[in-house]
Amino acid sequence: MTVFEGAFTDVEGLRLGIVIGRFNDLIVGKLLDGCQDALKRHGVNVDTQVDYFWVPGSFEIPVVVHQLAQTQRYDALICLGAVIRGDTPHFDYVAAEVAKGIAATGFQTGVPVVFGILTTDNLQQAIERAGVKSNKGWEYAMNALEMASLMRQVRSLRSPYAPSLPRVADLPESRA
Ligand code: INI
Repeated sequence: MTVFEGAFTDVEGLRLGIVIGRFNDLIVGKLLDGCQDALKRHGVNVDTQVDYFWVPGSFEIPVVVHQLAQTQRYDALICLGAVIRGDTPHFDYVAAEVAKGIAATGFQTGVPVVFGILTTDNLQQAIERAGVKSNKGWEYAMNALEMASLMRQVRSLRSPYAPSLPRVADLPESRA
């Protein structure tokens, strides 16, 4: 029996992308701070190993993250957003679409995509999860590190004859 598990410090050559919905930026900014803090403490250079993509709101995250995953440039992608319930059904549409879109990207591309979208009933709950009681951004970063490491192991199990696109980072010209 072989047990496969992702490590949190398998960060050499790691490339991450973070897609951030600016809506509710008071909350989202804190999630990003927590995320960067966790990455730094696990050896990731957040200036050179991470690319950041800002979009207007969570609804716009799936279209960008899907394109990024298709580049095969990233070991993992993190989506950050905050969807807070208001007095209209808008919350339900945004939350449902972003969840579906992010899940579909992971399935379709094989790139781990972290669902770092806070969905809360009110601002108070969001604040508590964005640094006051805990910071979910920290957890999202840890999820990305673990999944990137696990997927490296999973990819190594593939038969050399199985068709797959090479990752950009594995191309000879990227190693030069
Ligand atoms: N976007 C969010 O990220 N969070 C929200 O709570 C939110 N609400 O409630 O409206 C929200 N709306 C904007 C949406 O993501 C799109 O940017 C907008 O609909 C334009 O497509």
